[in-house]
Amino acid sequence: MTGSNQTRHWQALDAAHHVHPFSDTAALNKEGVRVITRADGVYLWDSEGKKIIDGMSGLWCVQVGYGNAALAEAGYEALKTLPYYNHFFKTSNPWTIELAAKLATILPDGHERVLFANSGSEANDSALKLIRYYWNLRGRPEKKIHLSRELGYHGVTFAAASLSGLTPMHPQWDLPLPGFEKVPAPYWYGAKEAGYGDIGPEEFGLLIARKLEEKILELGADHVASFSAEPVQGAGGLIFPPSTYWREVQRICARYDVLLHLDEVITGFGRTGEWFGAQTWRIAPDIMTMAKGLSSGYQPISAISLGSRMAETILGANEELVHGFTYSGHPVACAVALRNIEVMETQNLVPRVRDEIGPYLQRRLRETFADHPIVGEVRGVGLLAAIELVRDKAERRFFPDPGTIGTLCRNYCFDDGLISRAIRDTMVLAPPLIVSQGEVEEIVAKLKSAIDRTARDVGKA
Ligand code: PXG
Repeated sequence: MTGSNQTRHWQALDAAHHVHPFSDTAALNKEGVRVITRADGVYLWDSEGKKIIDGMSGLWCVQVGYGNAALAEAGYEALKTLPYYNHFFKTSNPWTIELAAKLATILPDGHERVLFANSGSEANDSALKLIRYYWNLRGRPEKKIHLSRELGYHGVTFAAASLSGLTPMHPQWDLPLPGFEKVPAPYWYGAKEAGYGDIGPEEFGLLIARKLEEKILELGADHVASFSAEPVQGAGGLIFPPSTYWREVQRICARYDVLLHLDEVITGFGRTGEWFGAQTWRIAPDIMTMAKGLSSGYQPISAISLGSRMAETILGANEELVHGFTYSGHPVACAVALRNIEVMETQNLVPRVRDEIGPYLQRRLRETFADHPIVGEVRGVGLLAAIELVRDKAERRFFPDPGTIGTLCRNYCFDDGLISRAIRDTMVLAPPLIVSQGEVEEIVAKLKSAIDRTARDVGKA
């Protein structure tokens, strides 16, 4: 079959048999899917031979880039040696043990114990169960409500979707479940449009943190189990909290004895220039969840780490922990994750993001877009960046019908061979941590061309 015939064949089979996540599959089938056939470094190729630079590391996860032979070999070795065994029957395996021990060396202080799962959603679901268990063990069974934020994204299982604050995720499934409550996001750029007036970021950070306090008082601290949050809100639009926010949130959680659950699924593994966002923003969580960059997405694996307070109570319970998956700590996934962390260490990827390539990307984006007629703000840390497209820069006013302009721009990026993600009208970048300066230049040039075309379409070029 020639390239185009092969593509049409795969498109037809996909249309006939495959239901896509977060997609209108019927509409997609009319259009035909793009079939990605291989990848190397920061590039993807589709079945038509088109080369695409991946500004998003897949779904924010391919830290070491595509085609890393060391990870492939680690997986192959484990597959040949022990393709599967579990941890239920008083057993363990070398890869799971070594990975758990390795994680303890890079996790925030006090996080010495981990449980494994297979996705970010499972990790968050597990974290909520462990939080409930903790309060039950402490003789506080009435502490049951899980707080989280508007625009937060924590996954799709019943509990993780209930925890998520992106409201379109709820109606199809009659969610959220009872016992999940939301507080506002520290989204300073949108504060004016949301009616907070001309407030500065630091003051806004405190004000939003105190909405958490108000919510706890409204519900009664005796009923609140936990507050779950991403250090930086990812899928909700790359929302970086003002510098005052995290310290105040921690003060509030400590004061009302509310467990702090940090969702590091996007921010973990070097993305912000430290191993974890907890280190970048000086946050001391009681429990943390991670996935994605843990294996650079090469294998499905996630982890939940327990801070000392939760670890002591849960491990001191002297009873069976009635939880675990068939594939918890899968040897192949652990082997790949372990090698992934080793590769990140030998290539110095985390300091590179903090000191070199992160600042380089941030500087180039600001130089390129600061004066652009439809760019309201460039924000970011490390290799996480957002470019907010707006109607009125001075007044921080968004375009009507949020998402329309972003989608237009995203499609222009795609046409030009760049994957960026539009969240409402915010263009997002999260390239692999191995991205070179030359590749950053290519990403910035393609994004500039797409944003210029978008500006022309809205008569603002
Ligand atoms: N927490 C966070 C912070 C995430 O970003 C999850 C949990 C859930 O992980 P799993 O492995 O169950 O998908 C995520 C996932 C997007 C996008 O388009 C983001 C995610 C997943 C899919 C799409 O930005 N993040």
